[in-house]
Amino acid sequence: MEPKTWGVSVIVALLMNILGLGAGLEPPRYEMSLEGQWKLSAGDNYEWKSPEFNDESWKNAQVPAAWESQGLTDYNGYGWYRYTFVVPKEWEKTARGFILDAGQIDDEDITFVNGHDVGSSSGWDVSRSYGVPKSLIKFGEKNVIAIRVYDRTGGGGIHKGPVKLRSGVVGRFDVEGY
Ligand SMILES: [Ca+2]
Repeated sequence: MEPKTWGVSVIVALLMNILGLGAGLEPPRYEMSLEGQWKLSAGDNYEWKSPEFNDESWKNAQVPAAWESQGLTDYNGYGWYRYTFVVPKEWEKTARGFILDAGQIDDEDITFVNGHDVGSSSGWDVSRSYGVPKSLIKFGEKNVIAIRVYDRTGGGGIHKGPVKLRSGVVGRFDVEGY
């Protein structure tokens, strides 16, 4: 290794230790599966991103699974998924941020956590991972994920996992207002 490269490595290692990213200083890793029974509706309405929206009348839908197998037979177009879950209170102490793995979504998505846009992607076989700031999460309380999906043709929906929330920090948070 050339001296110059070695110097950079030392500086990077020191910075990582200062930032608490070094071995032994890392906070506990938290992870919870978000797979199971979600709510699903055909159509498109941005009011559906709101945590306060009542989705009781929506279809129950397994996630992950193509929405054609969950009541939207031969359906192309817009549809929304919603999932309500409680984040453990004890996660608040040490987690610095979170990553939402939203699975593979056929074909396009805009994903919301507690009403805030955390990311969007295109591509039926692209695995989505979005940064979620700690300040967006309600610890020991209900949180709501809402995903607006557009299916151009063929199969649609959140068709492949893993779908989960885990502790972690991505390079930058691409979230409105954060
Ligand atoms: Ca499709």
